[in-house]
Amino acid sequence: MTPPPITLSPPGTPSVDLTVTKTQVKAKSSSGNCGCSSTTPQEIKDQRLKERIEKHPCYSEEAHHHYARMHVAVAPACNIQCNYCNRKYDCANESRPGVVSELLTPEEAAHKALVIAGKIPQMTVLGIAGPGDPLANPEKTFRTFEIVADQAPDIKLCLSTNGLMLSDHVDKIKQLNVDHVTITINMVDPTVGEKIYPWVHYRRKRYRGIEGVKILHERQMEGLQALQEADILCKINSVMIPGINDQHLAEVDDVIRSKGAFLHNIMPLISAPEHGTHFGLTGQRGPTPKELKALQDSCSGNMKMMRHCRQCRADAVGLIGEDRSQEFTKEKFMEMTPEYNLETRQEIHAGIDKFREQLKSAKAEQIASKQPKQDAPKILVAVATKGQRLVNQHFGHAKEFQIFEVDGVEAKFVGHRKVDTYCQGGYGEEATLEGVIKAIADCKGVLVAKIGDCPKQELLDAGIESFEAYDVIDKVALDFYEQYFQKQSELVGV
Ligand code: CLF
Ligand code: SF4
Repeated sequence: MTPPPITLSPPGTPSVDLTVTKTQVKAKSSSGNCGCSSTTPQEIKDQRLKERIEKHPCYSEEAHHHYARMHVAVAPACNIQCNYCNRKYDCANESRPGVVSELLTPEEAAHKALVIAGKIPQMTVLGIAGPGDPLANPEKTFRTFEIVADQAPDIKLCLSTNGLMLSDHVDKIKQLNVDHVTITINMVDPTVGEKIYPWVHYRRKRYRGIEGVKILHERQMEGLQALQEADILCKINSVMIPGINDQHLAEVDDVIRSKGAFLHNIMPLISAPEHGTHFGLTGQRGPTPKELKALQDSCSGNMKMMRHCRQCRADAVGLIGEDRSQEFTKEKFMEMTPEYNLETRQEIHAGIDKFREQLKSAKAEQIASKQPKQDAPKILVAVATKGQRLVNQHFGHAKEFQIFEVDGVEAKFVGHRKVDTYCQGGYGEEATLEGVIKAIADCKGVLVAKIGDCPKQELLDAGIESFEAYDVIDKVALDFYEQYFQKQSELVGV
C-alpha cells in the first residue's frame, strides 16, 4: 500500500501533491544518521561544493527555479572595448549586460540590497556586473561588498569581470569572502580576439589591435589561475559570435576546463542595430537557438554547461527570468526602510529547501519507476512557469518559455525562449501569437496552467499540442510525453 501523499505548499501557490513511496521513506531513513557509515574525503568535498552552489541561481540550474539574484550598478567605467557593448544605450525593457538605468554609490547600493533582502527573501546573491567592469572600479565594488557583508552576512557576493585586472585583486576578493567570480572569455587565440576587442586600456596606456588582445588574454589566464589557487569558484561566460569565434569556443572550453573553471556559460551575441554596438551597426548576426544548443551540446561533454543564463542587466532584480528592477528604482528604494532580518530569511530558506528536497525525492521516484527504453525518442516541450519548478503560469502571461527535453524517463532543462506576452490588456494579441509559435516551433507541446481556445487551435495547427496542468514540471512533462506517443501510435493504427 502506498502511504498518503505529501502535500507541498510553496509560498503563494496552490498545493501540489507528490507521493513518496515506502521505498523512498526506507531509503531516506537508512541514508545516514545511523552512526555506522563513514564519509570519504571525496564525499566531504562534494558536500562542500554542494553547499557553495545550492543557493546560487546561476551556478545551480536547480536553484534558479527557487532562489533570486540582484545586481547593483556601482561600476560605470570599463578598461576594454568589446564590439558587442554600448553602455550608453538604456532601455528599461531591454535585458542584456552593460545596460542599466541608474548608477548607485556603494552606500545606496547597500541600502538597496538590504531593502530587497527583506522584500524578496529568496534573494540570496548580490552580484556586481557593471554597467562597466567591476574591477575597473575596485573601490566602489569592494566598498559595496564590505557594507553588505557586514550588515547582511547570509547574502552571497558575486562578481563578473572581463578579467583584465582580476589577478591584482584576488587577495581582496578572497578576504571579502566572494566565493563566485565570472570571467568573460571569448577567445584563447588573440587573432580571434582581434575581431572582438578594438582596444584595451592597461596600466594607464591604451593598446590597440592584437597588442591589446594579447595582454587581455594573458591577464585572463593569470586571473583564472589565481582564482583556482585561491579556491574561488569560477564560471566562464563566452559570447558566441557566428563567423568569428563560434568554431573556436570548443577550444576555449578545453582550455578553461584544464585551468579549473567550474562552469561554462556560452551565451548568444545580442546585436540589434538600435543598440548602437559595433556588431549591431555592421550587421553581425547572433546565433540561432539551434546553433547555440548545438555548440553547448558539443561542449557539454567536457564540463558543466550553463544553459539558464538570461543575460541580465547590470541592475537586474528577482528570479533569473523575471526582472523586477522597475519595482526598485532609486526613487522608490531610497524611500523604503530595509526590513532585512536574518532569522526570518533563514526560516523562509529552510521552507524552500524542504520543498526542493521533496521535489528531488519525487523526481527520483519517478525516474526509478520508469523503464528506460533504448533509443526512446526525445522531444522538446515549452513550459510556462513563474518559478518553483512548477507549471504554474497562463499561456498568455508568459514572457518566456522554459524548454525541457523529455525522453520518457526524465525532463531536462535545456534552455529558454523569450517571447512577447500573448495577452495584452486582457485580450489575446494575434501578432504576438505568431512570434510565440515561431519561438517554440521545435517543441511538440506547450505545458501551461491555462490557455484559451483560440491560441490552442493555432498552436495545434502549427503542430504544437497544449497541455493544461498545475503541477511539478517533471511530472507534467512525462504525462504529456505518454499522452503524445499514445496519440501518435493510435494515429498510426488508424
Ligand atoms: Fe550576477 Fe553573474 Fe553573479 Fe549571476 S548573473 S554576477 S553569476 S549573480 Fe547569471 Fe545573469 Fe547569466 Fe550572469 S543569469 S548574466 S550568469
Ligand atoms: Fe562592455 Fe563589459 Fe565589454 Fe566592458 S567588458 S566593454 S562593460 S561588455
